[in-house]
Amino acid sequence: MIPIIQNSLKYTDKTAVIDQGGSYSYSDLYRSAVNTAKAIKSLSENDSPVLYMIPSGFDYLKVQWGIWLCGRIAVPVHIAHPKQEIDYLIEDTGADLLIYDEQAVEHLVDFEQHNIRKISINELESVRPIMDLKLDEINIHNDALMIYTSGTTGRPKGVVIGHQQLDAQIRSLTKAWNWSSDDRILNVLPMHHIHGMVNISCCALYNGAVLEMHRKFEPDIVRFKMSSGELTLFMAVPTIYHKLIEHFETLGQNEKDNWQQGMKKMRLMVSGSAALPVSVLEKWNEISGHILLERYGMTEIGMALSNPLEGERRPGTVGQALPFVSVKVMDELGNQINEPNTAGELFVKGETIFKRYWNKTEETRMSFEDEWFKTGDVVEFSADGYFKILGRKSSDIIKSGAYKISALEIENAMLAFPGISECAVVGLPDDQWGEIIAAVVVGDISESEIRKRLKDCLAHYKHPRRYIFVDTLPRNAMGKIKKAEIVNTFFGA
Ligand code: MCA
Ligand code: AMP
Repeated sequence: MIPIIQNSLKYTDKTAVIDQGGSYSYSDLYRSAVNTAKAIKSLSENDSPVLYMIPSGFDYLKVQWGIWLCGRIAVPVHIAHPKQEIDYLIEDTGADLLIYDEQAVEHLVDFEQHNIRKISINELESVRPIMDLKLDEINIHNDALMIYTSGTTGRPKGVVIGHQQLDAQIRSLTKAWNWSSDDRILNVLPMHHIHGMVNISCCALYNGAVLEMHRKFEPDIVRFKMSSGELTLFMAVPTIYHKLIEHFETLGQNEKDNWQQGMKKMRLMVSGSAALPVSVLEKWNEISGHILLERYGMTEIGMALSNPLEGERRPGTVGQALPFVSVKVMDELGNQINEPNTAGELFVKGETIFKRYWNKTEETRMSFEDEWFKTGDVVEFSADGYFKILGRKSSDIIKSGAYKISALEIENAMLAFPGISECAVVGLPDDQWGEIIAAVVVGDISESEIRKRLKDCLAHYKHPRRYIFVDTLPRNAMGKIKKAEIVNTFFGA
């Protein structure tokens, strides 16, 4: 059996999930997942990945677990993804089935050109299920998830995570942050990335905790839930803490007091997925009384470094290696750095590391050295072992709102628009978003036309927010665009 599901079965009648539709026990979740698996099996006996576009909530989980119980790979797709992103995922995964929520999916697209069956969760309920599900054939050696992540080349890559790695990631965080069935957490993060899906949802369900799921981040919902005094945990990205601080400033004294009283009853608040500015950590500490626990992770490796639950949480650092994870820092010549405060690339090894990039044997091979995964993040550690993330090796990776975004993917999309002869996409430092995406364009096209066309081809969080139109782009002698100069000259950042 699959460890997360097996472990959750201990909690039968206890509440597992609360969403806008109601409250569901662990038994409800298991029963619904088994029924979903039986329906999926009757639709297709194939073993290709299954795409699902379902908002955060009970239905999302029952479909995810249903896919797992068929022994197939679950590929979550954001409900707001436009047609071209979905086209790419269908082609790249070779999926023959897409399960979606027709009430929530924003761009109900025509999949005629693809050899894929799309079925809504309502339709799935009326499918005549197979009777015999052979659950004992599904185990820790099956692949579990494929999460698409942007890289320094080409389109996003599918990161394949098996149940074994997923289990190790969950056990690592359970141990480090002391998860238990007494916990109750609110998720407001998207469910197509590790932070919302693994750190919050999987850890909660593995441990018999209560998982409250809200479809998207809304500051007053977070305040309302925290004010109730029922939550024990909260995990989010720095942009969300920044927005919560702004929200706090708009409140009357009564609302502030209630929120602060509720937060006193919580045991832990975590920040990650992007650098947490020390100013945000300090301001949030003043408001909430909590020192945010900052940790570091990546889609390919799960979580790797974390400040401690007990002991010093050092602002501006991401702490030390988590359980089941080994780390080392390497210089450009391939030598291990043992001197504190010396910058080098972070390498990570352990049970938590992904299995492979989907259909990309060469990229998978190139991303490892021996068994160490090369993160592309530049770090240093202090004499007492606390790590600091200094930045990425590649300036073509942008982190905006904690989404990892490839500048090259946006440039390639824009270069296909008529009228654009050259363009460069960069990240500009920003207090709230970490980085803001900006584009410099050479050509005869308006900003509104670019924005309109981008809506059809890239997820909303990949859209540039600032544009400048110029006659030429600065290039070096080799013809390479000088991105640092663009940031300085055109945006004064
Ligand atoms: C939205 N807006 C932006 C951006 N996104 N402006 C600048 N930069 C952006 N990136 C603008 C919109 O245009 C809109 O403007 C307004 O903000 C509200 O848009 P909306 O989409 O509603 O924003 P939101 O819901 O408030 O989104 C903010 C968010 C979201 C909740 C922080 O970005 C988010 O969920 N980020 C989390 C991503 C995540 O889970 N990353 C983890 C990856 P207007 O009002 O003018 O129209 S996993 C990972 O990184 C590893 C494994 C790890 O370590 O965890
Ligand atoms: P993703 O591939 O979307 O999972 O993003 C992973 C990347 O997010 C890492 O390689 C880091 O560059 C960045 N990241 C995650 N957590 C932190 C953090 N606490 N501080 C700085 N960067 C972070």
